[in-house]
Amino acid sequence: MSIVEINFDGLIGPSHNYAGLSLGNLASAKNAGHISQPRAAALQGLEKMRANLHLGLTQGLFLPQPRPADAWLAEVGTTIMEADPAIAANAMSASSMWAANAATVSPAPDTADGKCHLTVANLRTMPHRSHEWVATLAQLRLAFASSAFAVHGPVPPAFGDEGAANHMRLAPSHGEAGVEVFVYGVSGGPFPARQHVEASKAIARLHQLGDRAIFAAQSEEAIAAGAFHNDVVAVANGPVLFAHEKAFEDKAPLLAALDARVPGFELVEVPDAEVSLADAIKSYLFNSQLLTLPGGEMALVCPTECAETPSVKAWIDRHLASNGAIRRVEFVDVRQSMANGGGPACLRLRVQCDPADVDPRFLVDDAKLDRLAAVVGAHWPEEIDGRELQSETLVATIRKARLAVIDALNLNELTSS
Ligand code: SUG
Repeated sequence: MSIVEINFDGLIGPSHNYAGLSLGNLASAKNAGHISQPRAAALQGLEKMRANLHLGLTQGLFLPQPRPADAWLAEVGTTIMEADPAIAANAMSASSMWAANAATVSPAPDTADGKCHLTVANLRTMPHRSHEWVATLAQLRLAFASSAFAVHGPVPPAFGDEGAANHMRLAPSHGEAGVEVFVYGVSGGPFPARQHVEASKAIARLHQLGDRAIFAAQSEEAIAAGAFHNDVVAVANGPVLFAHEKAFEDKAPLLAALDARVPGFELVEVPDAEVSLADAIKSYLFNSQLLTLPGGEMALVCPTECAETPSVKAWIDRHLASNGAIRRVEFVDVRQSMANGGGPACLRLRVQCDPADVDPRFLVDDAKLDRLAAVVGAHWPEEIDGRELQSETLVATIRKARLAVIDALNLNELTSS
């Protein structure tokens, strides 16, 4: 078996809009009511996938979910045309684009039964995300149907789980056994702590991780400053942890455990005095994709906002000049997603596995990306004004757009889910 990392990006859906639905997500609040550009958003996402493909990496994707979320609207006794505007906005969100919140993934080398385990996230804290798991699970069960995988349903909704955004794996290399760090929140000051330790522990048990699981609290100060997920202030790859100084509540035991248990462990810590939490969160420096290139060097795929934030750009330049762990930095434009608090790392779910075990319809190459760009160009709305979310024409366009992408990928099993 040859294990590589596949990044599965959420294709940004045709209903992408700015409704300000996420308390504690500063970008979502700031851009509430702005006019969105779904077509440009999806094309930005496709170009990010293409750029990573051209770095020599294996790339996958997940499809947009059915919107409006009719099944959820029915559960609350209404329809998109009759719903209160706030309920309608919750049913029209394209938030499943942020695939880092789709599931938590433990690759085969870490698990007792030698399978790659995936647990779909219940996302129960935010109403607009709480109904995602049903359609996400349908895609996970298709993409990872092989016996090499074990796909689990959501942990019970008493315990909030936001998936891989609060999970980091450290190992000498992708194919070797490692440790998995589950980062949970206790308090976020005025904002909710979305990942509960009970959920993290349940997932570690379901994934048969034994003592490979490490639990660490996210710092209250980081959540209160707008780091609603750990991946806004920290990211790991191979034996490297790249984190803001203020990411964790009590970092000493975490770092000691990583030092003891990960051969070659290296911490790349950014001091608050060099990049403040506010600049880290505004630029999404840590929501970059930290990737091992085929030649073995580590690259950071950052949002363009990092190049535009002077303290962050200066830190990147210093790090590159110092020959630190990160050898190459690429900038990608995902501004439409960033305006809702989703950077390059939010847009992808990492699965370390043998690509031959994945349903190939969920993997992309240049030709498939071209086909998808054509579908997006033909079917995605150019703009959405949040006041039009219940327009019959818009709703019909969005339904039709999703069917067009299902058709292009030959994934007809997903028509109704
Ligand atoms: O859950 N934004 C998402 C952003 C998720 C980012 N993911 C990671 N950090 N991995 C969220 O807050 C905004 C939707 C709106 O306001 O319309 C939103 O859901």
